[in-house]
Amino acid sequence: MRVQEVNFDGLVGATHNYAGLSYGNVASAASKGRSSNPKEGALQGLRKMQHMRELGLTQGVLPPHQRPHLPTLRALGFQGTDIHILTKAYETSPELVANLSSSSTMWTANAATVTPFCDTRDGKTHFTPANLAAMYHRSIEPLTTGRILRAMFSNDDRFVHHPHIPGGIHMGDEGAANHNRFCSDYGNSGVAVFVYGREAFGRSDDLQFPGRQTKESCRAVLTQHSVASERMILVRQNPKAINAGAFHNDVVSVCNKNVFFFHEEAFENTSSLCADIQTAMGQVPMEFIEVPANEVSLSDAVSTYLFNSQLVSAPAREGMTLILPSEAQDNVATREYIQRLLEKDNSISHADFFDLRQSMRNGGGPACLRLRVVLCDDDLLAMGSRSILTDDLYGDLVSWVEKHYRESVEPEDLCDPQLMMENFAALDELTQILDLGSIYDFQRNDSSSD
Ligand code: SUG
Repeated sequence: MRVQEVNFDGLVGATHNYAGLSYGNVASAASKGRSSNPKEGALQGLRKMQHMRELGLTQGVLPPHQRPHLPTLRALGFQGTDIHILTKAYETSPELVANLSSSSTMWTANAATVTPFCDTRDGKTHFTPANLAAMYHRSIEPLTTGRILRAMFSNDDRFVHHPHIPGGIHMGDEGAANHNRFCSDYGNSGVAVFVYGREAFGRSDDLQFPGRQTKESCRAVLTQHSVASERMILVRQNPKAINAGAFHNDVVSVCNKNVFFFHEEAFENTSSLCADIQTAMGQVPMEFIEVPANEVSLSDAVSTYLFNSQLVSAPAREGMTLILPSEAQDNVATREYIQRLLEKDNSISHADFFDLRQSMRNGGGPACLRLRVVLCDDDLLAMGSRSILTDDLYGDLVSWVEKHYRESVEPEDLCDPQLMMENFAALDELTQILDLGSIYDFQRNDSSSD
């Protein structure tokens, strides 16, 4: 039976805006106060998804969450109608409303950690929504993420859904963005490499920016998923990379099957990491493509998101393809590096560039926008929603965006009740398009839950 790695991309939400919320994320800070274009952002994301299909890959879609997140405002004591709550909350704290209006759920690499059925003891695929405890605006994501994943992967014989890891920032977990899976082919057993920024109970005086992922949370997810200890590796991200703005490891490394493409300064101890991966992989030869700092500096890696590319095996092509943001083409150092890479004798033979500027300005590149899930044909048949992209679904989603999304959102628009009502109407329609059921609390008439 065919086993594929399916990318589930997050749709950019109708409240996509630049509020500069993510400390340690250079692009988010630099974009603070800019006007955003949610319609353009959503269409840019959809074009990338459609391109993946044109390459012969199966592509999935994940919906945005409800924003502003009224359940949090209610939990904080605001009462009354939705419009009253929003108005009062904005009068009290525009920053609070900005945090609860972020469209950060588009970066689905942070939605969850997924361990494929071929790597778990019970032969089922395991999901843990990321708690995203490090950033307030993202800490409100896991309950809805879990609800969406359960609606999509709804077959108990095949899929296991765990609660997010409790414990706040001590147990900070940012999901698949810090997880690399190596294998000879997607359906064969793999090796999981988790990258953390700090330890839960120690000091990390070498960090200027938050180390969002802790070693203990990586261990907890692996324990939940019952991964065998010889198939897992934990490694610390280089503090230098975090301090340069690589707040997730997927800003400095990416992998596909047995190929690992990473920056020289990505990890604390690169040579022992590579040796450990090769040992765990046994007979399967690894291909390590290490990019020297004197060819691409950490600062160029962070500003262009060279490593936040998707590395894919497209059935329509010989060799692997990098899906890159256009920033990596505009920068001389990364453009020339990519040219040399494609000419060299290695598994990477193609580079496709995409304009994802709406997302990139908030620090989200091609790889941030996707959650990888290894699925066999029967898993795809067992899915409980219309979440796999087809030409029809692509058409429906483009029309939906054209109908509901604004071309401009300023930070002060986040107090506009009309924007909130437009978004709820759009999301209500989206759940019908994607056949997801009532996943949003405004559809459930249950305001005390998420
Ligand atoms: O968590 N940006 C996201 C970007 C996430 C990128 N994901 C991966 N690397 N996988 C973050 O920092 C900015 C939102 C704002 O500033 O409004 C934001 O949340």
